[in-house]
Amino acid sequence: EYTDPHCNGKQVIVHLFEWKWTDIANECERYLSHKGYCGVQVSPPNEHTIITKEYPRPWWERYQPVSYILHSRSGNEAQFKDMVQRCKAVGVRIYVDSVVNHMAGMGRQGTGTAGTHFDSDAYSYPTVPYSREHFHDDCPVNNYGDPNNVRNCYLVGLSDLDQSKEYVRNKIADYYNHLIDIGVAGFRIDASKHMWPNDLEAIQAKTKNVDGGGKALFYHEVIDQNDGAIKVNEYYDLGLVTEFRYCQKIAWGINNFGQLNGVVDYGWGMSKSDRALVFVDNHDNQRGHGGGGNLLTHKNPRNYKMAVAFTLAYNYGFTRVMSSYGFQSTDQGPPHNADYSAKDVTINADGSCGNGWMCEHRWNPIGNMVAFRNKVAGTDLNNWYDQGDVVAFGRGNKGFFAMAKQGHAQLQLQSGMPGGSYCDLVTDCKKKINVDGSGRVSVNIDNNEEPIIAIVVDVFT
Ligand code: LAG
Ligand code: CA
Repeated sequence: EYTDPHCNGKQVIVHLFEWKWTDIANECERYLSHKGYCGVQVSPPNEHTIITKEYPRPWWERYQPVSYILHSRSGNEAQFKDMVQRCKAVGVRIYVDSVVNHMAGMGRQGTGTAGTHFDSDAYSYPTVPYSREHFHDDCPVNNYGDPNNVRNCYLVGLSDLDQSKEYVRNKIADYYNHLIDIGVAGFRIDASKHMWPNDLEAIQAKTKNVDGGGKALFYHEVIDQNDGAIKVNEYYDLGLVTEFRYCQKIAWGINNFGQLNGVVDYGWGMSKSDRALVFVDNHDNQRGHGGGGNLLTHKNPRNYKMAVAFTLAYNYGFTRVMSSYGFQSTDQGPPHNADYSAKDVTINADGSCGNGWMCEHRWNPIGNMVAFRNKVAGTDLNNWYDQGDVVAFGRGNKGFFAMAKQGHAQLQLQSGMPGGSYCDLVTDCKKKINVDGSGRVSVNIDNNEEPIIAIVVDVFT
């Protein structure tokens, strides 16, 4: 329960951070469906604060809810519905980033993105409605060793909802059910660490089944870096959990190839595989917010491609790919028009994105590895090879992956693959890879190409 993404066994979702609903609908049809992506995590769709109507119009205003009306910087309810339906029609599901731990920051008041009035100091959110009795008393989250403090106090001064109240549970469940009625397949729960598992359980139990049957996917944002009282395993019964230690481990592993065989360390408390939501970076830690520091991001493209390709090839967790916009300051919102509305995502002739959108999910070693992960799902890892700057491994008798840190490799490696002349997925078959009758793969990687190759069964030249 709560772990099924409802996408026909596909294995990879992408976070299209701050994209507009109209652009996501187009991207489902023109790219994601063809590449085998399971679905899209969308930025919070509900009404939120407007921190400023000028630069940097921060991205994080969307983590300060004003109401559950579906009207945000990404678009209105009609556009949201159209996106959900058009994506679903081509086999791509929508997962909503849901902010239900809190409402706006204390000291903030005014009008939200749907035109609704609020006043946080008066605990007044008349559109929901929420009032004083629905919030915890004001105290700062400042002691991560104490679950009562982490869960009942105000995270960075955000007015903290009391989910032990039946009324609050019902309002949140109503929001989820409205989204399920529209056709979404699941939820990221922001700041789950700051809510009690019992309360979340009660809320999730109130949710309807998604179309096709079964409970929605729930994945809980629990930043557990062995630095506090709250552990990811408290949330295993509620769905998947974000595994932030993987971000640190993969960055370390790519920087030191000899460390990659320890990328998943259960001794370190990392989540069990069938509960882990795995990613190289997310919208927070790529800019030094929640859980940031010493990570790989699109700003280091060569290493980043190796990190994401490896993650998609490896047999750990359910994977999420990050798709960003370029930024200089950590607060800066998405690429914007003169009125600070988000810019359209444009697509260049070579398949990359314009208007300041990075579209890492379209980079060949990332977008083309989605098919690899889908194909090898359920197989074990075998034939691990790890010498100097080359790392390679197979997945059952269905796939083989290799990468060379210095961009050069010429060797024969054992695999479990049937013999044949295979297409290299990373180069869209511009490169051919031979496997002999005893499963030995000819690995040839050159300095002027991507330092990664990948083959799967049935995709021959
Ligand atoms: C999270 N995890 O539990 C995210 O990792 C985190 O990034 C979110 O904060 C947080 N939940 C709340 O949803 C983000 C920004 C914060 C921002 C907050 C609210 O990282 O920087 O805080 O969203 O918009 C901002 C200001 C703070 C201020 C607060 C309240 O940066 O200085 O205290 O608003 O007014
Ligand atoms: Ca809380």
